[in-house]
Amino acid sequence: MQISLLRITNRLGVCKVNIMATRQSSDLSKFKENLKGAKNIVILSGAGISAESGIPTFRGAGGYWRKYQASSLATPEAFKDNPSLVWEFYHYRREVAARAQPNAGHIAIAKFETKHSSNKNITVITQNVDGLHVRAGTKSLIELHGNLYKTRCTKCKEVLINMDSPICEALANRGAPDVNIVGSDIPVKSLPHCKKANCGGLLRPHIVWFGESLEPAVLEKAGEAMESCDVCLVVGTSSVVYPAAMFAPQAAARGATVAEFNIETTPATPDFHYYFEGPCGTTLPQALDV
Ligand code: BJW
Ligand code: ZN
Repeated sequence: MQISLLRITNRLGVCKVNIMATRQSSDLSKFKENLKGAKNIVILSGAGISAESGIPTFRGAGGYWRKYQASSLATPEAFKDNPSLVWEFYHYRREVAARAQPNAGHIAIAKFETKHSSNKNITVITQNVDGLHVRAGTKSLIELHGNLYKTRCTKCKEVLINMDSPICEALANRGAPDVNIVGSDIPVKSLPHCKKANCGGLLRPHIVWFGESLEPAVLEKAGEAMESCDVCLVVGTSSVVYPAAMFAPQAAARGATVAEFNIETTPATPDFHYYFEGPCGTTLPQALDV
């Protein structure tokens, strides 16, 4: 049983809070029937799916690097103020993700896609930037927030895949998450730069930071998949970051079946039909029958 708070504001602007009880089903066989009858399926994933691969999530205890909240470094302002610090943070994350392996949750999704490729359209939309869905074998993937292994030139805007480790000499042995390390002092000229003739601009991670717009083409593709899906699985996301946070509630509102897989409920849980509690490395293989 989920308890949700419904805020109602009357004509005088007085807000009263009603406590509503709504029930999400956790009936796995009923969900499997929905899945069997579905033609268009979207799997929307967040940091929780990579937690079992050892990649920290954004919110909660793991969401810190040194003394900084991860979300405070994922901003254009932080990069402008201290590109050295932000590059150290991303260098650390690139190294962690490169060592990580896809887990049972990523693999279940990839196997499910292969198994049903002849009779279903399955699209994975991820907020993650770690590349683990691709490494697990997922083919139809939309990366909403970019990728740790892509760079973008701040001057000519060229986007390139870059798997170098370290990405530049000055970042070798940097990025340690130790809370006692204060500041970062790599000169800007020693950070990654564009190699294109006549450019030489400073590179940045090709990642969507807070306050930045998602790429229109990516957003459009994700919107199309969301609008046409009849079943949506929402996996390991806190459902608080927009625009991704509104995708599944909107799909549920127009009648699609939405199932959430998470170790805890989220603000969006009351909008959904199913809630499967637990680590998705365990719940997904069961639900997807792979
Ligand atoms: C498990 C588990 C296990 C653990 N099994 N589960 C409308 C209203 C209000 C604000 C806005 C709005 N529209 C836009 C905004 C501003 C902002 C925003 O949403 N702010 C909110 C915080 C309020 N959005 C933006 O700025 C976006 N841009 C945009 O919309 O542009 C237009 C615009 C701008 C400004 C105003 C209005 C319009 C861009 C968002 C970019 C997000 N970027 C980040 C960082 C970059 C990536 C990186 O460096 O790695 O992306 S933020 C961070 O959050 C990251 C994630 O992709 C994203 C989502 O987090 P996620 O994946 O949900 O992770 P967590 O940690 O939050 O949750 C993990 C979950 O897993 C938890 O629920 C756990 O329980 C669970 N879990 N282990 C299953 N084993
Ligand atoms: Zn350039």
